[in-house]
Amino acid sequence: MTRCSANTVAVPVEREVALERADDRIAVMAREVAEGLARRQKELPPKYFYDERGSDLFERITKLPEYYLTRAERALLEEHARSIVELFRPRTLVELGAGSAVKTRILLGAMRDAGCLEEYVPIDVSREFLQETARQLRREYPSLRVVPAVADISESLGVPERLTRPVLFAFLGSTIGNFDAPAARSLLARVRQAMRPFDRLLLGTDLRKPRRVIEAAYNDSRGVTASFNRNMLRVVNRELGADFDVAGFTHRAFYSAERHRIEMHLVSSREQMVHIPLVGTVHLAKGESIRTEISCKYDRPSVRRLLRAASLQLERWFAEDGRFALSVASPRP
Ligand code: SAH
Ligand code: AVI
Repeated sequence: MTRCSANTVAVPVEREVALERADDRIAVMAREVAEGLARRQKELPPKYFYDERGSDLFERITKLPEYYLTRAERALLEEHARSIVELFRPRTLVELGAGSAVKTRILLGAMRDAGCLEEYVPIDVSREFLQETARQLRREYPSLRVVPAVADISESLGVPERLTRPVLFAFLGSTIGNFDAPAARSLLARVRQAMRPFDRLLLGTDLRKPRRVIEAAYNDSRGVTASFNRNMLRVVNRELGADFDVAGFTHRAFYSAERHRIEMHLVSSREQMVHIPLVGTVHLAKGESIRTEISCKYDRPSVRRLLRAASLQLERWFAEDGRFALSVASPRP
């Protein structure tokens, strides 16, 4: 079936629906970019790092010598996945911000070994990357039901209504740290809402530590993090037809010990005007920055408080080397 659009070109309905969705996505992006760039401290949402190139760059970051987070979390998963699974024998794994799901294989392996693995629901905002992850996992685990969900988890989790319980909700990589306190609370409250009494949340958080260690992780010597940071401007140029001069911005990342967080910025190396159709013209002074990401660092009391604020109870805490923590949380009535 076809329908005629305003300019009388016949468009198949399915294609039209897809186009409308694409239009919605662009409209949402334009609104978020406009709001962020209107602030005194200009900002862009970190979810816009992750087109295919950005997701690949993130994968390269995880292998950098300075970026300890992924290796530290992997070591904890290797040590504890089996006992976490034995706690409640989950049949479904729902993963927020799954990315390439490299570490997820450790959990899936533990669930398979325990004989309880049935379903995997990876959720991510990066559609193509998610589809590729799902394809690979179907090949690796032929009897596993893989049900990917494209969603912006800051808005809604996008999980299917009916899940095979119990469910292990996993939010790894310290991605929770990329949300400020109110956003992190509402996100975990959404997870809590999706949970039933026997489900559990596995949360990965980066821990507070000396500034030099954290700053090195976000200022790597090979400049991969700088390319990842600048990639956001390429995404905005492509999606919104903007004309950011990507080379006209330098990467800056610094730790605020008072706020327990890294901030990543793109600093304009000269005065410039950027034209963004649907948004307008944005002026940047020389040295003015756009904040592209925060990455909050936690300790045990702050994780406990964050969970409690979302009606979750810290049940297990794994953090042997003091760099990174895995928390298991249960729903509070
Ligand atoms: N979990 C993986 C990947 C972390 S990178 C790991 O631990 O290595 C962060 C991931 O979260 C990316 O895949 C990105 O696309 C996704 N992401 C970031 N913001 C998101 C949002 N608002 N909604 C859904 N996914 C998001
Ligand atoms: C995905 N997220 C937890 C990463 C972090 O460390 O905050 C993203 C990242 N930013 C710079 N390097 C990696």
